Amino acid sequence: MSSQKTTLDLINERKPRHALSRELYTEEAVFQQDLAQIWHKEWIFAGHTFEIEKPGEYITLQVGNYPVIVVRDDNGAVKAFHNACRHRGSRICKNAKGKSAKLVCPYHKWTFGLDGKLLFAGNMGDNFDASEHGLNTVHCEVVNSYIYVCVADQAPDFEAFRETMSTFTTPHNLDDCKVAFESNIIEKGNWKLVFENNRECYHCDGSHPELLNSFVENLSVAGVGGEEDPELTAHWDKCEAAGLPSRLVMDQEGQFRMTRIPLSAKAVSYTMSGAPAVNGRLDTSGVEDIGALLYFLYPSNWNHFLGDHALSFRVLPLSSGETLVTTKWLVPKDAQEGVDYDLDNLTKVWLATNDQDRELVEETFLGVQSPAYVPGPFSDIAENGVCQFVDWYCDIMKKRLA
Ligand code: 3BY
Ligand code: FES
Ligand code: FE
Repeated sequence: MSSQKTTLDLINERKPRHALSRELYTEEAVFQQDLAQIWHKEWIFAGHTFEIEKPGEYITLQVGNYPVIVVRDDNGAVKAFHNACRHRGSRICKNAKGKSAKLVCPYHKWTFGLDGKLLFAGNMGDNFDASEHGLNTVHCEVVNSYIYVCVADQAPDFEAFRETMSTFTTPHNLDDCKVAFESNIIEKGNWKLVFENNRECYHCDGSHPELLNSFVENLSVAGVGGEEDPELTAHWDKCEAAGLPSRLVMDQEGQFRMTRIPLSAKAVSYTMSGAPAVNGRLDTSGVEDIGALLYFLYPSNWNHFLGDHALSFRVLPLSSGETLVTTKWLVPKDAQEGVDYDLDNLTKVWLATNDQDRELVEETFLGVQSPAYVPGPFSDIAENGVCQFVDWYCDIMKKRLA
C-alpha cells in the first residue's frame, strides 16, 4: 500500500464522527480487505424468488471476487452455486439472467444439473469420477421473496435477520409481486460512498426535487437513539393498529434496521403527484397512508415498501472505484402495465433520484481522491445514519483485522 499504513491503522486513526480517509475509499489493498472481511463473509442480496419462478431460470451476480449463479431447481427450490466450472474454471453462465434446463459450460461443454451434479463430461476417460466434480454450492436463504447468498465456507447467523425482516415485510405480500422495471447503474465511486449517501437526506433539499414531492426526511430514523418524534410515534401507532409492524428495530451490531416513516402530507407513493402509481395494493391493512417501510441490511441492500409498490436496491462493488446499483420496482403480480400502472409514472421519481445520487457519489469520489482532502465532521442533527454506517464498517473491520 502506497501510504505504508495498514487498513487497521487507517481505521484506528479515524476521528470519531468524521468521514473516512482517502485511502479507505481508494486503495486497492483496502478494497481487497473490504471484500475479504465483509463481502466474502456476509449475507448479500441476490434478487427475488419471482425472478426465477420456473425450473432452470437463473440470475447471476458478482459477489466481490466470486461469480455466483442462483437457480430454480427441478424440485422448485432456490439453489446457489459458484459460477466457475469444475473443469478449468470458466464461468458457466455469463448473462445476468436466463433459463436453461441444464447448466452447460460454454468452454468444453461439461454439463451440470440444476442441482449442481455433473451429468456429462466428454473424453474424460474411465478414471474420471463425475460425482467429485459437481458445482460448489453457495449458502442461500430466502425470506419473503428476498434471496440472500453468502460465499463464505461458514455463513453467519441468518435467523435473527429473518425473524425481524419477515415480521415487518410479511403484511406486504411480497411473494405475490413481480418486477415491473429494473435499472442497473455503475456509479464511479467506492461502495462505502454509495451507502453513506443513502444513509442521509441532508443532501435531499438541494438534490432531489422529484423525491421531495413525497419523501420527508425524519431525523429519528437513523436508529441511534435520541428524541422520539411525536409525528413518527403517531404514525407507528396508527400502522401497528392496522396490523403493520412499524416501530424502529435496529440489530445489536447495527447491520440491519427496519422502520416505517410517514410520507409528506397527502402523498401516499413516490410519484410526482404523490398519488398511487398502481391500482391495487401490496398490503392488506386497508390504510392508504402507511408511508414507507424502510429496511437496510449492510453491506448490499436497502428497500422501501409503500402501499402500492415496493423498491429493492442492491449494491455490489466492482472495484474500489466502481459500484453496481440495481433497483427493482415491485408491483402486485396481477397488475398490468398500461392498465393498472403507467411505467413512466411508476419509475420517474427514483430514476431521477438514483441519477442524482450517482452524481453525488461520483463527485465525492473525485474529491476524496485529492491529496488535500481532509475528512470532515458529520452533522449531529442530519448525519447520524451515515455515522452509524461508518461506525459499523470501522467496528467490523477492526474486529476482523485485529
Ligand atoms: O433509509 C434511510 O435511512 C435513508 C434516509 C434518507 C434516504 N434514505 C431513505
Ligand atoms: Fe468448463 Fe472446460 S472449463 S468445460
Ligand atoms: Fe439521495
